[in-house]
Amino acid sequence: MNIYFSGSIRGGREDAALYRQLILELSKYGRVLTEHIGAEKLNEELTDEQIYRMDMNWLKECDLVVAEVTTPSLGVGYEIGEARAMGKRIICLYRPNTGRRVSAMVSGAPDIELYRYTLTEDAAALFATLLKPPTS
Ligand code: 6K6
Repeated sequence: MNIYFSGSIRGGREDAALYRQLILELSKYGRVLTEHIGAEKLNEELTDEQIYRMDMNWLKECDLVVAEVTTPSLGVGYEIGEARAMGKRIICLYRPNTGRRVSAMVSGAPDIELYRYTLTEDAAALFATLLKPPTS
C-alpha cells in the first residue's frame, strides 16, 4: 500500500518532529511516499513547479492519504481536496488540545475520516485499528 502523508511545510513547521514519528508508525503499514514531510531541513533545490508535479504524481499513485491537519496549511488543504476528487481514502488527524479548530471543509466532509488524538501513541493505536499490516 502506498501512503501519502500530508503535513504543513510553509504553513509552519512546529509539528515537524511529530510528522516524523507518524511517518515511522505509518511505514509499518505500507510505503510512505512523502517521508520528506518530517525532514529537519527543507530541500531548497526544488522549484515550486517541480514540487507540485512530484506531489501530484505521488497523490495519483497512492492508495491512502493521511493528513495531520492541526497546523493549518494551504498545501495540505489543497492535497486533501485533490485526493477527495480522485476518490482516495483520506484519514485526517488532529490534536484538539492545541486549542485550534479544524476547518469545517474537512470536519464537515462526509467522506473524510477525521480522528482526534493527543499523543503519538494514541495515533499509533488508531493506525492499528484502521489499517492492516502488509502480508508478505
Ligand atoms: C520539504 C521537505 C523537504 O523538502 C521540501 C521541499 N518542499 C516541498 N517538498 C515536497 N512537498 C511539499 C513541499 N512544500 C509543500 N509540499 C506539499 O504541500 C506537501 O505534500 C505538504 O503536504 C504540503 C504542505 O503545504 P504548505 O502550504 O504548508 O507548504
